[in-house]
Amino acid sequence: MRSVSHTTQLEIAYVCRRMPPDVEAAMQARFTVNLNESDALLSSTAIADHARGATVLFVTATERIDGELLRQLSPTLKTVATLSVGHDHIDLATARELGIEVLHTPDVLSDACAEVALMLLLNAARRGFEADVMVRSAQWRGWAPTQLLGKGLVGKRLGIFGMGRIGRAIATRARAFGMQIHYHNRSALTPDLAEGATFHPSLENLCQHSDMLMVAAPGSPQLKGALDAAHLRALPRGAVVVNISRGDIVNDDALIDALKTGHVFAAGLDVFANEPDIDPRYRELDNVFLSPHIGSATEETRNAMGWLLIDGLAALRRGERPANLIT
Ligand code: 8YV
Repeated sequence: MRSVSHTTQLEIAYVCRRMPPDVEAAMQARFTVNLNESDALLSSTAIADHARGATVLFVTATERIDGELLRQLSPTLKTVATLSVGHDHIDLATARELGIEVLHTPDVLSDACAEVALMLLLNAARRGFEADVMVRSAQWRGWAPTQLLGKGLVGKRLGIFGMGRIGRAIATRARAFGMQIHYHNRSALTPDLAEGATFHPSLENLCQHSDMLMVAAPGSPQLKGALDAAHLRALPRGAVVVNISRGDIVNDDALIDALKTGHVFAAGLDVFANEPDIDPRYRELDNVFLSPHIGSATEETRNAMGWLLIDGLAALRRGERPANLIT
């Protein structure tokens, strides 16, 4: 009998950014991978060019996956897989219309993002930037009773704007620091999820009751500029503000004014409008603690995010509906 050899045709995947080594290896084993070797940020036009013919497009929150790009790739594209929980960079309505599936990475990054949230909160409240500079620059003349006095967390009210998976992981940690949890969501959580946190029906209401405010709501066009001058004024004088969500939720002019007048004592920011070209005025302020969008940046988490996408794709190809499918 003649033996027939079958060669399996692997799907073509275009990978827009460099991934952790294990994730790249797993992708190479499952797809014919075209990789953006240089890791440079790609415009939609460049992606359209490089990804022509691909059935899978691996992206991150740094790529803008607009309707035009999806249309250009739609003759072959079946799935967009984003290494992020946020999906405000993808035109979901067009993806839906074209029958393109979109996968994202919820849950696996909640703990890592919550850790950075607490890192920012502590550094803002306890003046981490100024403390580091003082020691590093050899300006420290020794201990003093009035040196670098900050704000303690114990007994303070932490207002969490966006009490989803990440917001709740932040609440768990903040409770361990002795904070009382308040939150604003579109609707109140069930008691098992709220764990005693106080619901506020509006952001303004939340601000009025927050000694420290944590922005953890998912980015979306509707929330652009949501934390504006009026909301910041509603915070008690000397409040601390942290943002680990998306930069454009905060009105930069309003926050910078409030930081300059001292109405807001300090801020901790991991995300910015127009990254990486942030509002340069933040660099001049000693009372902001800045980090470059590192919420999910641990080896374990980035690997888990990669695997969630790879496993999700395998499930889709088996005809299943994985939990991390958005459209
Ligand atoms: C961030 C993110 O690191 O997955 C996303 O959408 O942006 C996270 O990985 C975090 O939200 C910023 O602190």
